[in-house]
Amino acid sequence: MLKLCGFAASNYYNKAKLALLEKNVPFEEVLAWIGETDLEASPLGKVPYLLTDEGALCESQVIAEYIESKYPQNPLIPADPLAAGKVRELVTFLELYLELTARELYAEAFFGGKVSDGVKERQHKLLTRYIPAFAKLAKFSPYIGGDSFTLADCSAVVHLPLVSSCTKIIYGADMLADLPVKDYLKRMAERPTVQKVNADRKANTEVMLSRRK
Ligand SMILES: N[C@@H](CCC(=O)N[C@@H](CS)C(=O)NCC(=O)O)C(=O)O
Repeated sequence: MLKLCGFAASNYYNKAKLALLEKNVPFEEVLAWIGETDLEASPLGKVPYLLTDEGALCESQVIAEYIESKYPQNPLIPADPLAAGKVRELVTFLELYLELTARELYAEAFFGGKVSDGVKERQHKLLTRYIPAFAKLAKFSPYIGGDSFTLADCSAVVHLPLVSSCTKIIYGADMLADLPVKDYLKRMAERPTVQKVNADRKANTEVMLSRRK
């Protein structure tokens, strides 16, 4: 049985978890907080990582691609090479440009820390460039890449709420407000898989925040 390791407050953990749930691949969840991870499986100490009978994998995109090729049912990446490329393009924009840029602000936005004004200005400038570029690729009609649910939705559902909320907290305005993100997330939250991920996330976030006190 596959073991997904990490914790349910993590957006990258939830991307892999949502992919497993959508594909209906059986898996167990193994709780591993930061600092308590298996460094053989995930040398940077990051979550998620996946334990399989044949070996371990880290990095959410690598895990998702592995699941996709090992378990072809309920595909999350289209067979057509260009359509598959468009899905991966969206995942890259969501993670490399939006999430990783916003991540520099999380310490202050979510964890009671402080981020310097210089960093805030730099990340604002980057997001001002990256978000309109992402908007050109994203379709939201009804899914992020068009007419079917894909791996890009697994990524969008977990990352977009963080980008919205952290920019709102740090800059006083949700930098995704001009995109139909709220309606999209509401639509996605109709899926039982997304409901499960969100319920588990809320419960685990409480535990995570109480551990930090
Ligand atoms: N590129 C990684 C990012 C994973 C990541 O940053 N996970 C966070 C939790 S949301 C983490 O493990 N942070 C601890 C650290 O960076 O040391 C992936 O896609 O899996």
